Amino acid sequence: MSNSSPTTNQLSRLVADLEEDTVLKLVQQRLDMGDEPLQIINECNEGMREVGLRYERGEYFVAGLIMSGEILREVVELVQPFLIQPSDGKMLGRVLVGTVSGDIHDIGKNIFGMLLSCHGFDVIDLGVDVRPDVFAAKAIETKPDIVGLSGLITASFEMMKETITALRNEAHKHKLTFPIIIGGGMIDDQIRQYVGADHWTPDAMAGVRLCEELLSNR
Ligand code: B12
Repeated sequence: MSNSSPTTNQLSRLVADLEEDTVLKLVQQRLDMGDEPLQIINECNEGMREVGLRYERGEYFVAGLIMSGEILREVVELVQPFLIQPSDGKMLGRVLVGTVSGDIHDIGKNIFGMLLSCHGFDVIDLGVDVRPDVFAAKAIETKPDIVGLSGLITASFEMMKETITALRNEAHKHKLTFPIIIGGGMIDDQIRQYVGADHWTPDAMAGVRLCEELLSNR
């Protein structure tokens, strides 16, 4: 389905308007019609960005953010069975993921983790609000091939920087190496440079492709 079709615009608009029941009905209909699950998530994400803008303009309050989060969580639940790919049982690598300290946004991180699992990765998810020392200790304990940090608020950038320093210090002490990738709504290459991550991606699927590429070069 093209980006400009009326149904497409309709889905992001319905998410932005917090029309929970209608969103879920439309998502189910489109899945049944064979629409691409990731396209559906991307369109809902567009609606989430609009929710954020309405919050900034004072048109929505925190309750609106909470509601939108709930809608997207339900959408992801509907979409998930359509994403599962037949796996040949081969584990491609282990990825340690988490949302950095002070940040409780987890929908994007969960989508990234879910897509990684569907593509044959073993995912260890530390959850949200993960302190730098906890991240680093878990990395030493689980020896991941890749570490992924998520963060959606401005304060997360400083925390990503601290987390990456802690991860690198501990990895060095234990003679471990793993690339660190970051993601989340406002992340770009300038932020990647600032926090000292190895890579960033604008969306979860690009993150999965990056992980595949990083591990195929080992
Ligand atoms: C839903 C939401 C919430 C929900 C979150 C529910 C949950 N369980 O996650 C709740 C209500 C908890 C919330 C709280 C707050 N929020 Co909020 N929230 C949002 C909103 C509307 C949507 C976020 C979202 O889920 N988007 C959909 C997902 C799928 O997108 P995503 O996370 O970007 O993930 C995609 C990619 O980035 C990528 N990805 C994500 N992580 C990673 C990691 C890796 C490694 C990789 C490879 C990829 C990847 O994959 C995903 C799919 O492609 C955004 C608006 C926005 N523009 O994002 C505001 C927003 C992030 N929130 C904001 C604010 C201000 C807050 C609060 C401070 C509000 C308050 N006064 O309490 C609190 C902060 C709480 C905290 N300490 O963290 C601001 C942040 C502004 C800023 N500059 O800091 C935003 C931008 C809204 C705005 N425009 O003002 N929020």
